Amino acid sequence: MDKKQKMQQLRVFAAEIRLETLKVIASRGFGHVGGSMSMADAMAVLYGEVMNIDTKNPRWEDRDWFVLSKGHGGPVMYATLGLKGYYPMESAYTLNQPGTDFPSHTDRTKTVGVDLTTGSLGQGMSEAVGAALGNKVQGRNSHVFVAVGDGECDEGQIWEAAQFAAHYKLDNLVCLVDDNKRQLDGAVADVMGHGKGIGAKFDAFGWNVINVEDGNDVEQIYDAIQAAYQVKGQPTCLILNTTKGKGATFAEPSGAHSSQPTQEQWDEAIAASEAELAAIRAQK
Ligand SMILES: Cc1ncc(C[n+]2csc(CCOP(=O)(O)OP(=O)(O)O)c2C)c(N)n1
Repeated sequence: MDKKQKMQQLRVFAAEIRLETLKVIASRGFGHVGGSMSMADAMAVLYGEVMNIDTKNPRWEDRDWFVLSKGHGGPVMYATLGLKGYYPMESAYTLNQPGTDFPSHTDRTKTVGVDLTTGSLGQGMSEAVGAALGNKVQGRNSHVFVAVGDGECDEGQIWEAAQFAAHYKLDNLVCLVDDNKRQLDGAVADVMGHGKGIGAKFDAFGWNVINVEDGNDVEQIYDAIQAAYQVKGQPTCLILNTTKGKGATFAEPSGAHSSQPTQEQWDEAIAASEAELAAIRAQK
């Protein structure tokens, strides 16, 4: 398969992830739509093409790892893993119900395919750094990918972990910053800004930094990860310029953090997402 075909497959996968993410959250009626939808394209690239995984053996020791440090984006992960066949997709339509294996925030003890438990912002980054160091010490050739939010980058723990990762030359670690410009209470720049920018900070901490102009474009994300693989002796940070709520009719215009739309709004959003998937499938 040539690259053009691969990218088309990834665009379809991203649209499937968006649709399923909406369905997963709709099963509960409310949830973190914004920060789930902004991540769909990155998830498609990671799980559709880049990551070396075995869905039949989720804890295979030589696998690539993925840590959703912004654990409130759980639904996009459940959509992705369900579509990959880790479990029947329908089982995730129990999101955040009593007794579910699909809690609001990702939990490795509950959901098949989740590598590490997250939800308290900042902690997933440290966990990912630990996993990357562990894999290196054990001589594995695998990579650890960690997704953090731009609001999450307000946590001091992110920067302790970043410093550690650069010091130990963790070139098997790739951090994806979902730079959707908004956090829970509003614009990141208003709540707690990042001075010269998150990329400039990672650079100052000794990381290789790649700015992905359109972080909702699968090809740009894919190319950035290939470039990251070429860099030795440094961890890489991808700044994904994304849109919060991307593809959700009721959330994208406002960039809302969490949403509780009416049934009518859910129906409209799911229909629009189905139409988008059909349109992308029709592209050659
Ligand atoms: C330590 C900690 N403090 C506060 C929260 C509550 N919280 C959940 S999501 C969120 C905003 C995160 O913003 P961002 O990282 O930009 O997420 P995104 O926009 O990608 O959803 C906050 C403050 C938390 N989960 N953990």
